[in-house]
Amino acid sequence: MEFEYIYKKPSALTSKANSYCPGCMHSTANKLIAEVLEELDMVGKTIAVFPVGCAVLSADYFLTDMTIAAHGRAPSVACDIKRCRPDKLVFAYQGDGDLSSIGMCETIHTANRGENIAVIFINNAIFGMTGGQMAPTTLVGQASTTGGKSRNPDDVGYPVKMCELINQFKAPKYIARFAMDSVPHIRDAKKGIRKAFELQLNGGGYSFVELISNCSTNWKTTPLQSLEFIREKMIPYYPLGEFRVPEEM
Ligand SMILES: Cc1ncc(C[n+]2csc(CCOP(=O)(O)OP(=O)(O)O)c2C)c(N)n1
Repeated sequence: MEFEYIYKKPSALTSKANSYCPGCMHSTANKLIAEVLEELDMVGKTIAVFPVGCAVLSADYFLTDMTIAAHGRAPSVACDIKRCRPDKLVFAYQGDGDLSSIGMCETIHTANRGENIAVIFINNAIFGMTGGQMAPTTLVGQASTTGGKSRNPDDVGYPVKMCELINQFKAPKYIARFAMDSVPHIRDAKKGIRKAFELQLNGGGYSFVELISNCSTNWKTTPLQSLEFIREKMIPYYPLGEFRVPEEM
């Protein structure tokens, strides 16, 4: 009996079982990127840059060329690689602690220079790998191991909105925020990742794709509750949408 596959593992991924926590949407984000690479026939022509944080686990799952950058330095490493190898598709894949805390400087200067790379930003509003410390993106009212029961804005400021910040610069070409809480939103996210990669391949430009994600382990929720948290708490503060799109798209 012959079977026709209507769903299969993207060829950009290894066959290793992933070690993300149960319900973690990093795995889905990995899969979306892998699907787009396959669709664009770029699996063998891509260099990924992974930082520290749970994002680094991705290095075990992609079959692309890759390197791992020190905490926060992924965009700088990515633009060095892209300048040396302009023929390659280059993307950095970073968590919010990495991108908006220790790496804030690299993030905004890379964006301001309009480097020809794509940055995929997994915002789960917390330092995940190290055990749930407060990140620049942790919400007011959200518990963390370093912020106590609730982020106190009088003490540590309000959560930083990265798309809105990057949207202040002239050079970036594509800036968008999506959420990983539901099938329709995940489909939109894939379209955004594709636009970012296509932009780099056709004419070039800096793109920033934020994916609002979860961390049920450190949020101390079930995986399903974590998706509710995205819907009820994160999306109202971090509105979804495309902030900037090149005219030709
Ligand atoms: C210079 C440096 N400082 C701190 C650390 C410790 N560290 C490892 S992972 C991590 C948190 C990463 O959090 P985030 O970027 O939000 O990613 P997530 O794990 O939530 O996906 C930190 C602080 C490190 N490895 N290097």
